[in-house]
Amino acid sequence: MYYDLIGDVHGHFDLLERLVEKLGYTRTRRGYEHREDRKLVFVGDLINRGPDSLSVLKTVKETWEEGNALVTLGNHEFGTLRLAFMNKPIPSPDYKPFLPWIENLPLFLDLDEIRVVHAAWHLSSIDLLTGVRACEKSFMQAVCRSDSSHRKAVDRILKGVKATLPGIAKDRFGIVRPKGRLRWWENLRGKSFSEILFPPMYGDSLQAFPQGHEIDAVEPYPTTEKPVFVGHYCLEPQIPKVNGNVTCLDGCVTCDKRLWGYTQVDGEEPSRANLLHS
Ligand SMILES: [Mn+2]
Repeated sequence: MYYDLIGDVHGHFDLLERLVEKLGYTRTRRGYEHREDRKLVFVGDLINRGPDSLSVLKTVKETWEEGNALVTLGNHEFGTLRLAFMNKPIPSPDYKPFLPWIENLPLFLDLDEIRVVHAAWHLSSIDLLTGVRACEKSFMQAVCRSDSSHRKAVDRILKGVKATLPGIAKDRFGIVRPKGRLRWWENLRGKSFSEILFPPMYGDSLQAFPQGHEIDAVEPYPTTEKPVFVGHYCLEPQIPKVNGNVTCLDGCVTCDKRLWGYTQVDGEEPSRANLLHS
């Protein structure tokens, strides 16, 4: 079994159609199918932002039901589940019929040769969340408390490991952000803020070096472990997507109008040659 991984779709159904076609899948009466023994793997964030989240949900769910796709939760799906659990309005009423499916999706995938999680394979958080599902009431109750260990773990794996920035720093859109997301797979000791953020941010303040406690939450991912695929980081086109055994498939589909994918080839180290886009 081989996998074709798809980055954050965010409701861009037209780009999804184009990308899966490039990957050799055809549209059937129920979702997509490959004539060889291949499956699609979605890294999460199917919904919100783009024009047609409903078609994305419908088609991905059908593909999943036919056994031709795996899907892991993104922060947008999980946030929607949390709102629904608290009886608060969800981003679109279209999502409601899909909630029973979404809440049974895994928080991460540990497959034979690869691992998939929306933002970070943070080892202790993955340990804590192993065997846990969003359909469990006690888990969702814990996650609704902002100081709970389950909430912290979910935030880390679905939103990344973050640090407070030392001064004014802007993201790729020129927006000043108080926090930055860390290169969670690396050992960050002895590096300045400008070297440890993913995606990079901009500002003179980032020449500063973080205090130990600011990067304590990072648990470097061993280079000998299985390759991990993530989405989430809205990378500018020139930022490398393959970093050792960690590959990010999120190139910010809404602003760059490009959906990224990765086609798995047997026994190969992760390589940028295997990346493609819509
Ligand atoms: Mn995300």
